[in-house]
Amino acid sequence: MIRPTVLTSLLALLAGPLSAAPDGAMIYADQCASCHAETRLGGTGPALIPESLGRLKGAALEAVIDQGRAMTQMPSFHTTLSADDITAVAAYIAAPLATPPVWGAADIMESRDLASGYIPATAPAFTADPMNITLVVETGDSHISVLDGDTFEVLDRFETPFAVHGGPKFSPDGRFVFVMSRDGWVQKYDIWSLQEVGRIRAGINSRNIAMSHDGKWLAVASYLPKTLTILSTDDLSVAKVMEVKGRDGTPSRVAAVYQAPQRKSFVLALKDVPEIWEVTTDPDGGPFYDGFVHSHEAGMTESLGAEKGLFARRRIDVSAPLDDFFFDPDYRHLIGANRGADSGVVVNLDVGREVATLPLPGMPHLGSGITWMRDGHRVMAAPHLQEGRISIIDMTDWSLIKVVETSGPGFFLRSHAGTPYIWAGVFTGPNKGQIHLIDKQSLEVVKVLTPEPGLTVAHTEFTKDGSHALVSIWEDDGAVIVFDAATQTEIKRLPMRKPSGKYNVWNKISFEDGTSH
Ligand code: DHE
Repeated sequence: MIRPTVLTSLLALLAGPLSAAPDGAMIYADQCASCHAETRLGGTGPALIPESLGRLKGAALEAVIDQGRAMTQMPSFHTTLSADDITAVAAYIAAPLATPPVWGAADIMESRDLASGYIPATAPAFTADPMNITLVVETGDSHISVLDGDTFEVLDRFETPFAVHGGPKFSPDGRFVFVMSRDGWVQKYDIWSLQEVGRIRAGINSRNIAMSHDGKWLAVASYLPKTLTILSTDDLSVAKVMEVKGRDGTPSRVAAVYQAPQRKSFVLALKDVPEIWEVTTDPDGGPFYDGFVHSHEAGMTESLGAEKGLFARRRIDVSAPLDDFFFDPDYRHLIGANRGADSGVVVNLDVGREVATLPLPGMPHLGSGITWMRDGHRVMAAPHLQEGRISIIDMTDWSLIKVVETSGPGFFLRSHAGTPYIWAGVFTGPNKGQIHLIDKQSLEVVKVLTPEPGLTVAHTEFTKDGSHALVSIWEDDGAVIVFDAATQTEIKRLPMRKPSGKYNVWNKISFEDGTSH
């Protein structure tokens, strides 16, 4: 007779392998690695690491694996994997990498892919006004539509890397545009030729890009690795990879980088360290010193770490790390905020220190700020990501002059010298389909538009002369609606796949007041 304990052990032994929890790493290697790479850093498919997944977590992540993604190469694993397998592989993907990935200059250069069929045109390949071209980023199926800003005809529709984020950056003459994806890919496109020039992976997980004042350099701000990479805009080659570390050596992600044209520099904020950096794009820039020490022996003060010339770096200390920031039009002041705090700061970039604080509760989105003249004063407006309000600040004395209440939190604001209104979309909540038109002088909401009740309105952009406003309906089966800006009547509706940002060449290269950076 077999004793119960032996029987139990025998049964457990037999049942063991059958009831073992699925191994997420093994499932990943079998099913996912061929597209997303064994390293999880992306291949033909995007990177699958927490930094890239962002808010795609838990059940939502499992749903993508189970059902696939429409209009992309991502298939459904519904019949291949069990529910437990999907949970296991989703957990594996959501876990941080065991060791931070290395992505240096050689890796970046290795990823460069210049389009073999690219032939630069000698003149625009279209009759439309090259200055009134508007790009529409369609995140639904990773494309950009190139619109004639007068007729709203689509001149070209080209494929982008997955998950383009932030504003594409134009060369100062408006001919070329550079697009960045959250996976760090930078794509160069020739608007005259309507052709891609090439692409390169400058980071593993990136935030945004900035064009230098002279159009020669493109800075790429990354979270992973913690770098600022500077590319040559000419051939996308790596000019410099700057490791981003605070004075005390603490590595930091870069919150964002912008060009400061009058200063001939890039300005970036460090997300994990209370420092702003200014990196000169002037070959005669600097010298910048990292600090000073007093030498008792020599009886004199010596400067530390002098940097001079192209890409020399200057550090500016701030009281807390900045997540989000904005500038006045002459780039003397940076207005920044830490999203966890209730206030913002104003930093005078000439003297390199904070000069004012601003009351900004409710997660201001300063990156979407715009400015204009009111009663002889320059004012700025910024939406809040967590509250239905828009803060209006007088930039002469940094006072909060008004909080405009809206029907829900918004992401984006846009205006134009040719229109008396700010167009402010509500992005989340029950009123996510509404756009508030705010009079730039009275600061009153004068009209609320609901172009498609129940559907999300994402972002507005104006034509070169401000006569038309283009509004994104941010849905997979979405649209760009063209409004007459004066009468707010619908002129045209262009079907688009989850259109997000739109960018008019002239508004961007002329730094039109109503446009964010
Ligand atoms: Fe953005 C611009 C940061 C989430 C769409 N967003 C920017 C910029 C920054 C930023 C710093 C300015 C960069 C530039 O143009 O050079 N965005 C952040 C965040 O921190 C946040 C809240 C969280 C995150 O996931 O990073 C965030 N952003 C989103 C979205 O969820 C949006 C709506 C959809 C998406 O594509 O991910 C989104 N962000 C945009 C767009 C712009 C942008 C369309 C450009 C606006 C413009 O008019 O220039």
